[in-house]
Amino acid sequence: MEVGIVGLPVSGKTTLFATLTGQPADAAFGGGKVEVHRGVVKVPDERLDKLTAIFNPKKKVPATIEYIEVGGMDSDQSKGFDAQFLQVLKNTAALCVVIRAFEDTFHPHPAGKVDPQRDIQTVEAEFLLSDLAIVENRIERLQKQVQKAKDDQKLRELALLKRCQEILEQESPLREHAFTEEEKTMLRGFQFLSAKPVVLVLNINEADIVQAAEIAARHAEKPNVRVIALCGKAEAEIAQLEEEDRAMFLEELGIVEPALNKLIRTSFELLGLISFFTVGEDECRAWTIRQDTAAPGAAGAIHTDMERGFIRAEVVHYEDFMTHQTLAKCRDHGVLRLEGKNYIVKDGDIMNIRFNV
Ligand SMILES: Nc1nc2c(ncn2[C@@H]2O[C@H](COP(=O)(O)OP(=O)(O)OP(=O)(O)O)[C@@H](O)[C@H]2O)c(=O)[nH]1
Ligand SMILES: [Mg+2]
Repeated sequence: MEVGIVGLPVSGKTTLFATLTGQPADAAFGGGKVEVHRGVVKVPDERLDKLTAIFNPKKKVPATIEYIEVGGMDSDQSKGFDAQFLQVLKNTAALCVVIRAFEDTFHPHPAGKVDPQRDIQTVEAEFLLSDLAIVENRIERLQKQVQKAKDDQKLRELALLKRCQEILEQESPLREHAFTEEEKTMLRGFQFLSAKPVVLVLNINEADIVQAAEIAARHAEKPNVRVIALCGKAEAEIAQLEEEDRAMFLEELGIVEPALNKLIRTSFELLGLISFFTVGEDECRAWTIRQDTAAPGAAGAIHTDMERGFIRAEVVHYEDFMTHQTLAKCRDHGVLRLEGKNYIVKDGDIMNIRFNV
């Protein structure tokens, strides 16, 4: 499950990717060729920090999320996105669309003027066009096939794709429309770009950081779209600072935490992921699972043996744990419970899995 960083030229993609992953920014990256940069990023989680402070383990292991940056997008916007470039994006589970909202006379916007709304539409139009081409192609093939032999499954797919075609022709992204589970399964294989959840990153001026929340709020959030306003350049500077200087710098900027943290957490949520924790003297760790995963599936995130041999789990929610501070007190107060294989794990559950192989 990876998040693809995408955006028009000189919008700040490389700066953002480099800051997120701690990899050096490679200005020469791309340069006409389609190249992919990958980086694993720790998900900031205050809960894990607090648990670590209590258990004082040898090791702390946060959840992670993978970002990719795809270079080599044609800077000539009239040509649209390169097919190979779009293909790489299709394999991602969510998109982080970087939109330029900062002024910089030394690095002018290729279109001459900074206009976030226009750029949002330009990028979206590329997604819509790419999806529409796939839909039309498939409809044409299906129509030929069902003419030769009636096939219920194919007729259902055809009807669904025609609905998608109508949506796309109205310049509406698929992510804003509701589909049944069966329909989602049918559509999954196409990896439509306009169906992917999106974090819109408005890359703003440093001077606008104080009003970042207001700027983001101006861009009404739509289904499966989150909006974050941040200054990529300032985030890069923050990331370079030592811990103490960082706190001071953030205070000067009038913000509580780096906006990048929020971006990472938002990406994680958009992917439909949650964390549960395991705690102890050896290790405090956040594990990643999909929402609505039952206890054995969560156990499987740790080890397949734990899933196979799952007996039950001892579970206490993070909030309850923080109230009582020790597992023994949680047990005394009845908030540490035994759960069986049908239990749906919640974000923030602290789990101890009992298994037998
Ligand atoms: N003022 C300002 N400049 C920024 C910001 N983010 C990036 N830049 C600058 O804009 C230029 C382009 O940034 P990149 O991160 O290379 O942008 P990109 O989208 O990767 O650009 P291409 O790969 O060339 O398409 C660099 O000179 C950055 O220093 C920002 O938030 N504010
Ligand atoms: Mg770049």
